[in-house]
Amino acid sequence: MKIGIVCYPTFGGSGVVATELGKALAKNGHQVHFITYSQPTRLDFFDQNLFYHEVNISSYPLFEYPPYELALASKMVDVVKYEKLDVLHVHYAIPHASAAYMAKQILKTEGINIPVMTTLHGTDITIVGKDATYEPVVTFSINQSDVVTAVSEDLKKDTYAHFKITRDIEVIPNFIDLERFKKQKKDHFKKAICPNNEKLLIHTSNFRAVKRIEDVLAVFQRVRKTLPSKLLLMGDGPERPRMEHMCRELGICEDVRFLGKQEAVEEVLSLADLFLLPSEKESFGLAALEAMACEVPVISSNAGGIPEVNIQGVTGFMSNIGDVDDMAKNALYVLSDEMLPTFKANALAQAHVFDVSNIMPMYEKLYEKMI
Ligand code: GMT
Repeated sequence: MKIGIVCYPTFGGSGVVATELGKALAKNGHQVHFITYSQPTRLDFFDQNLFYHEVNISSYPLFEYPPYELALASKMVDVVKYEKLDVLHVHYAIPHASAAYMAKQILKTEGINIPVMTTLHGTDITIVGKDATYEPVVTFSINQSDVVTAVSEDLKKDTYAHFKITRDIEVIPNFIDLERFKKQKKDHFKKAICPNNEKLLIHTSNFRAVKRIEDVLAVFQRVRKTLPSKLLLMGDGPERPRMEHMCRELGICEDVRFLGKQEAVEEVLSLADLFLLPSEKESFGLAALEAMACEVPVISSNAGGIPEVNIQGVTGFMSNIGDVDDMAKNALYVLSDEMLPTFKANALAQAHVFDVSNIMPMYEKLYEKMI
C-alpha cells in the first residue's frame, strides 16, 4: 500500500507514534509518505520506502496568522495525486482531520477518492478539542473521517462524552519497538550520575502543566529523605523555568538534573530504576510504556488511559491525581531491594503486550478495509 501519514513532527507522543508506525509499515514493505511542516524527530534514518514531504507556508503581510491548514490541505492534495496514495492517515485531530476533509473534497472533484483515517491521541480531545474555539470543527471532521481510532478505551469514552459523535471509534493502543527500546548496559553513565549507588528516578515529558511535574519533584523530595536517590528530568517545555525554581525552593537541586530534549531516550531510560508519571490527564502514557520496555517500573496517577498500561501492584502503582504521599510510599516499596527485580521484570513483560508486531497489523487491516 501507499500510505500518507500526517502528524506533528515534534517530540510529542502523537508525532512519535505516527513516525514509529510509518517506520514499521515501511519495514513491512509499504511505501510511506510523511506530510508535516518539518522532518519528524524520530525519522532519523534513510529507508527506500520512506518519503518526507514538507508543508511550505508562504507568508504575506496581510496574514497575522498564516493559514497552515490550507497549506497542509494543498500539500495533501498534491501528494495523494502525484504519489498515487491509497490512504491518508492523520494523527491528532487539530488541524489534521479538517485539513484532510478539505483535501478529500478537492480530490473528489478530480475523480479521486482517498480514504481518510483519523487517530485521536488525547489532548486533541480532552483539552484543546473540547474547547469551544475548536469543538464544532473537531466534531465535524471526526464524523467525516472514513475510519476513526483512539489510542485507549478511556480516550474513546472521553470522545463520546465531549462530542456528538455519530460513528464507531476503534481502539488501537499505542505500541513500542522492543528492538529499539530495551535495557542497555550503560554502567559508566549510571556511575557518573549515581556515584554512590543511589537509586535513579526519571520523568520524561513535554513539560506542560498537564504533566504535573511539581508532583514529580514532591514525590522525589519525599523518597530522597529515606533513600539516597537522584532524579533525571528529560524533555523541555513551558513548565521548565517554574520547575527549576521549585527545585531551588525545595533545596533538592544537587540531586536533580534537567537533561532537556534527548534523541536517545532509550539510553537514558536504561539507567533508571523508577519512572514517575503523575499527570492530570493522559490518554495512554506512551512515555511510561517506553520506560517499561527498558525494565523501569512506573509510579503514576490513575488518570485517563494510564490504568490500561500500568498495572496496579504489578508493573508499579497508581494513586489519585496529586496524592504525592501515596506515590512516595509506593515508590519506596517498589525501590526496595527485595521488590525492585520483580517490578522490573513485570514492567518488561507488560511492554511485550504492546510490541509493534502485535499492534501494527491492526492498522494494516483497517487500511485494507478502507481501500
Ligand atoms: O502528552 C502530550 O501532551 C503530548 C500528546 C501528543 O499528542 O503529542 O500526547 C498524547 O498522545 C500520546 C500518544 O498517543 C499519549 O501517549 C499521551 O498520553 C497523550 N497525552 C495526553 O493525553 C495528555
